[in-house]
Amino acid sequence: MGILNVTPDSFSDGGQHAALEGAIAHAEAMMEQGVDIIDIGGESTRPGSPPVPLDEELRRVMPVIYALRDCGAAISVDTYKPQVMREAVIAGVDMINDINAFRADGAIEAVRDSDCALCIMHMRGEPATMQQQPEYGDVVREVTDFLRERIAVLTGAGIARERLWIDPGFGFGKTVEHNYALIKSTRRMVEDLGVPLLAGLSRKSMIGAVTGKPVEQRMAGSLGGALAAVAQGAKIVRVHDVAETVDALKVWQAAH
Ligand code: 9MG
Repeated sequence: MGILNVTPDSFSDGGQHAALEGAIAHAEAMMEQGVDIIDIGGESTRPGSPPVPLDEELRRVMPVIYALRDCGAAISVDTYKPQVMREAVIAGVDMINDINAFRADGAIEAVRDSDCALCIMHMRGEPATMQQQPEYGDVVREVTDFLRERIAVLTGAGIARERLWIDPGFGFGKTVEHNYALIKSTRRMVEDLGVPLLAGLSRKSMIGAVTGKPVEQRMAGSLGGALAAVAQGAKIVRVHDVAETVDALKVWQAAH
């Protein structure tokens, strides 16, 4: 899964049209590099990021979704807003990636009658404040219990289990230690919950904490993280560096 951020600073400071063109060019480059899924997001979820108003998020992501929906790659939309989910479903997207695990009022109703895949991510708190001293008794058990409960709520609402993906939410209200405890337990989580797992650790602070590298120098560390996640049973890795990750996975699979 390649990351396509459609935020004002992502591709241009030259207005909406240039931003759309930049996003499409980036998506095309990722397709040439072998991406399977493009994850389109209009709001930064980095720690400390403020929320984006609904109409602004729609204005950012919908033109990109319509431009890319027949591009050949599957399209995912990274949103926690039910109205964005509804519009994305109407546009025919393949996955809704919700960092808030479909907990917003109306989120389940927005996706229930579609057939797109749904990624349920664990997050403690909200992006603006989530990294202020996150605490757990047993992080693996608490994240697993949360995901189990969300699976039960979604399937209880009539959503087929086959549509669901789980995600431990690396960096979302977790310390470096919490993140590594979770990645080491990924296989157990998949076996316990019986739902395939998506892992996103590309360029995150858990990579910087181990390598000592700033964000712009975290590609090699992120490749290590992606391979570790796949070795632990992850079926989708959400990444910035598609070409390098595809190569690393090809070699890993050939040697496996
Ligand atoms: C939007 N976003 C940022 N990081 C993410 C992660 O780790 N997983 C998922 N599903 N989405 C993410």
